[in-house]
Amino acid sequence: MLNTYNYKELSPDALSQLIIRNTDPAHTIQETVDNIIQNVRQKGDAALFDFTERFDKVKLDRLYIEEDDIQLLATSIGRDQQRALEIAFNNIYKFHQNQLRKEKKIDTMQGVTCWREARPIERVGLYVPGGSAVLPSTFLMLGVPARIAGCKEIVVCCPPQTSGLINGYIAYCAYLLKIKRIYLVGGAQAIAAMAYGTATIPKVDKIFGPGNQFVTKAKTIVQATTNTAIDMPAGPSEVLIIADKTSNPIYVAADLLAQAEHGKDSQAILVSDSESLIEQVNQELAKQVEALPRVEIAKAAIAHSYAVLCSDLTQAMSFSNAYAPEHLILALDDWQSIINKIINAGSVFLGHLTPESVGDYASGTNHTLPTSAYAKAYSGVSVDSFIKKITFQHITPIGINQLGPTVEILAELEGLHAHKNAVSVRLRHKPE
Ligand code: HSO
Ligand code: ZN
Repeated sequence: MLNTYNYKELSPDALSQLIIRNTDPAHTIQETVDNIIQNVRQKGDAALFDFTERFDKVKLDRLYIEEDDIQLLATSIGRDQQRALEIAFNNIYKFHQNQLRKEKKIDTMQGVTCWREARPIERVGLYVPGGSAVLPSTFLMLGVPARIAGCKEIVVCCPPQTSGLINGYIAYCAYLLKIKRIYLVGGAQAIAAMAYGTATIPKVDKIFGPGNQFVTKAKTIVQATTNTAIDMPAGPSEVLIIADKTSNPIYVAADLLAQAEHGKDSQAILVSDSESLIEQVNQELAKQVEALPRVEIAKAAIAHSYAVLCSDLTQAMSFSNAYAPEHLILALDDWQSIINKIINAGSVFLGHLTPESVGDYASGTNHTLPTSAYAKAYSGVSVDSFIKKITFQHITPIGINQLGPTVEILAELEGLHAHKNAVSVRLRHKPE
């Protein structure tokens, strides 16, 4: 049962208390993670063998599996599952391919041409969770844009199963993505290995992917202490559903629970202008939750989730923009009329037949999205996350005449005479 708040009774303070998410809940594990990172830094592969034995309970004799094993594991999964992964792969590929666009060259003045060109980040590291929740979909969501961007080296780390191998679905994704090697390392040690490099695991320029609190903590530490970048700060997953009297309470409850089953710390928020809809959704939640295998996790998440009663949909959208949800569902007949009021959201699901699950797996959009209100300033993962955009400029003889005097004046007013001179010598001594 969702705790319900009335929007107009919320003071600004109460509102900010309600929407706040803790962005660093794992402060207590800082020291543990620091130790793991230092160990990997100092002992390299030996530390990785040790940690894998200690945390994953697997004694490895090699830190990776290669093509033959990947192929064998990939063919062990069912034909229907292969087809489903192929359809997801194709849709994600189609959608992301369109993100690689060439920009125009711009003449800012006569003879002064500026433009940008994209170049792939050379070495990227993908962390694919493989512990209690095995997420092949996440592998596709990271691997496809990395491939489209043209990254030279894609390092994939995935914790091994007790067999010392990886899950067959992950192997099938590797096959689709043409990834020839998977490192059997998980947790904070995998992040440290990709940030510092070991004899076996290459150092990368940017690390992507979700993980448990140790992985998340390790990513924030290496981002602050090395020159390895990370995709985005990660927190527990969230959904916010805006619903009205046209919504189907069965669908809305199902969508809230799809979010709630991710983890006890997930948030599923319902915002509506209809008291009776909230009531009906609550009844459905109680009914549907009992049938879920992950009932305990879902109940815990629902227990700290809530509903907000608003006077109209404009108010509902203001609440949503203040919350800045990772996923926003507009479960409304008239979703078109409020699309332009969306300011902050990671990914948006429109109408009654568009559950978040379609974007989580296979519509084509990416499911690696900003949580914890980072949607106010961050976008989800896309091809852009795997490239840099380099700016270029070229000046002709006419261009230096046009622009030179302006730069001379600006350099002079900043007292930077060498800057001024770099232009002056060109104005004085022109090539024939
Ligand atoms: N909802 C998650 C992604 C996911 N769901 C993976 C199922 N598998 C974060 O967007
Ligand atoms: Zn999900």
